[in-house]
Amino acid sequence: MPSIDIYGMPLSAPCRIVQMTAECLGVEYNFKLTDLMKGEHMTPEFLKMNPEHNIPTVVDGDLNMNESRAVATYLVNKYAEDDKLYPKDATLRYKVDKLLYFDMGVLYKAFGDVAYPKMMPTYGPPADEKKHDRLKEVLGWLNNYVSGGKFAAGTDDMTVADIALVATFSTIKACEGVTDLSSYEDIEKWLTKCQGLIPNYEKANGEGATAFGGWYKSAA
Ligand SMILES: N[C@@H](CCC(=O)N[C@@H](CS)C(=O)NCC(=O)O)C(=O)O
Repeated sequence: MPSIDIYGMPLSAPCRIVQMTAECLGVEYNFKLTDLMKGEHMTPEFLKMNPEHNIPTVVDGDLNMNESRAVATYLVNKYAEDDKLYPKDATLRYKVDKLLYFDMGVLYKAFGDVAYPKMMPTYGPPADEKKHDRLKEVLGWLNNYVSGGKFAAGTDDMTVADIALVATFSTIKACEGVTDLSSYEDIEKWLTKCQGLIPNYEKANGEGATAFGGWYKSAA
């Protein structure tokens, strides 16, 4: 069975994207805890692996990688028995890729803009009404994408786009009070469905999301 090293922290949603993808593929991973608070990502050894000094940093043989979503699609391309998690069909692949960018640049961004100023005062001033409204708007789009029991890209099977969005949405949900989630019923149903499809969900994502939520709530 293939085995990779994941340098990261369970708190980190991007790290959990790679963990969940590896779980879905049956790829073994050695989780190498890299404590950002202790500066373990700034050592000469770590910077040699990843000069961008972010986590996850993933090592597969002699290939050092970062950017979680690119790592997830690499793992599927390399190790999956079929293309369900990352369809080869051009239209479906566009839809999955689009959602991977949406997850990073739109959903996580909108969430971070609201949550991070509370968690890390150096991040910037508290979120204003516009930022809160933006997060609601973006969650509304996600709710539509997964409405009617669909996976996010409209595929019959779960894809890496769902996995990335699960990492982000479960993190938002764990940060109770960051926004009102009561009107996004389709997201809740989709989340439950995906949780049931990801092996070792709690270890790969649930525990880390809960820990992140604990950090948010202690700061809020
Ligand atoms: N877009 C990147 C984001 C990675 C990222 O920002 N990781 C954070 C932790 S969640 C980090 O390592 N921050 C420390 C740093 O950048 O020095 C990904 O998806 O992998």
